[in-house]
Amino acid sequence: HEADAYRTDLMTITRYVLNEQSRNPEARGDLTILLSHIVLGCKFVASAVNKAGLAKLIGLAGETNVQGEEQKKLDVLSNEVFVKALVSSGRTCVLVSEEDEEATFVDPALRGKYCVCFDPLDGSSNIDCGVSIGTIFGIYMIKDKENVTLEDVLQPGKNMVAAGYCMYGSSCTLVLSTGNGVNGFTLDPSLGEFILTHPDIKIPKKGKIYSVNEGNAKNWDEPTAKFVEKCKFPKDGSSPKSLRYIGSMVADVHRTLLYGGVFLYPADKKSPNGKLRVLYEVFPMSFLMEQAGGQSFTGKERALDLVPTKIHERSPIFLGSFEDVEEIKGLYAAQAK
Ligand code: P6P
Repeated sequence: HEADAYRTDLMTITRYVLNEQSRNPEARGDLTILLSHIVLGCKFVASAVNKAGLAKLIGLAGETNVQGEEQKKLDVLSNEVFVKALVSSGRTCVLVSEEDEEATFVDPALRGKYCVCFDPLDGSSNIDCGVSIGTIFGIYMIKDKENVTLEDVLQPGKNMVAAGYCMYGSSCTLVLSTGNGVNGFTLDPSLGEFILTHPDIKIPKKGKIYSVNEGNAKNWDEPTAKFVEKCKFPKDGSSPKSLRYIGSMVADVHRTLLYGGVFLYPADKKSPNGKLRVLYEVFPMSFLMEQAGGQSFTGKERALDLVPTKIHERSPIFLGSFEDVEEIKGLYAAQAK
C-alpha cells in the first residue's frame, strides 16, 4: 500500500542522487558528495529560518538574542554555513555568493573540480513577515583544475551540470536537476532527510497565471507592456490570466513550475538589465525550467546562452510555460524588426 511503501522504501535525496550518478560510468562520486554538502546547508537554514522569530534571528544585524549575543542577519549566517560546507566538501574550487563582493578561491589543498554560484537566502527582505524564502544554486565543472580563474564561473548557463533551489515555507522543499529532468524532495524533520515527493516535474505547456511586479509598469518597454495587457484584456475572448506575485523569486518560480504560467522580471527604464542576477538567480531557474519542459528568455536570447562578464551582473528574465514564453519571444522579435 502506498503509505507503507513511503514508510519502508525511503527515497531520500542522497539515495536518488547516488542511483542517478551510478548510471554515469565516469562519475567518481564527486558531484554526489558536493550535493550532500549543499543539502546539509539547506537543512541548517531550514532549522534557522523556522526558529528565526523565536531566536530573534530576523531583522537587521546588531539584534541581540535572548542570550544577549550579537545576532548575525539570517542571510549572513546562511552564507557562512554554505561557504564552509562547500569548502569542506573538498569538491569545489571557486564559489560565487550573492553575499560576497568577490569570488572565493578555495585553498589548493582542498580544491575539487566544481564551481558553485549561489544565493544563500534569496528574498531575505521577506523573512520578517513570514513569506517563503529560499536558497538558489548552480554548479559548473571547472575548465582546468591547474589553472583556476574567474573564467570558470563566467560560463554560459547551458554549461551548468546541476542547479536547484530549496524553498523554506510551510514545508521545506528542495527542487534539483543534474541534467536528467527535475525532481522535488520534501524535508521530513523527524528524519532530517529530504524525501522524493515530486518525481519528474514537468511544467504545463501553457498556464493561466502571470507573475510580475506591476508596480514597475510605468517603466516597462513595449513588448512587456503588450504582453501584460494581453494577459489582462485578451483579444481572443479567452478569460484573463490571474496575477500571482509573491516578491520572493523561489516562491514565484516554484508555483510557476508546478502550476504553469510565466514569471517575468523585465528590464525597465530605471534598470536596463532588470534586477535578477545571472549566475545565481537567472541561470539556475532557467536550467530547471528547460529541464522541466519550459523555457527562459532574456528579451534578447535564450537565457542559458548568455555569457556573463561580471559575477554579479543582472539580466531581464521571462521564464515558465513553453507556449507563454514563446508568445513573449514573438513580441520582442516584432519589436526588433
Ligand atoms: P521586486 C527579492 O528581493 C528578489 O531578489 C527576488 O527574490 C524577487 O523575485 C525580486 O527580488 C522581487 O523584486 O522589485 O518586485 O520587489
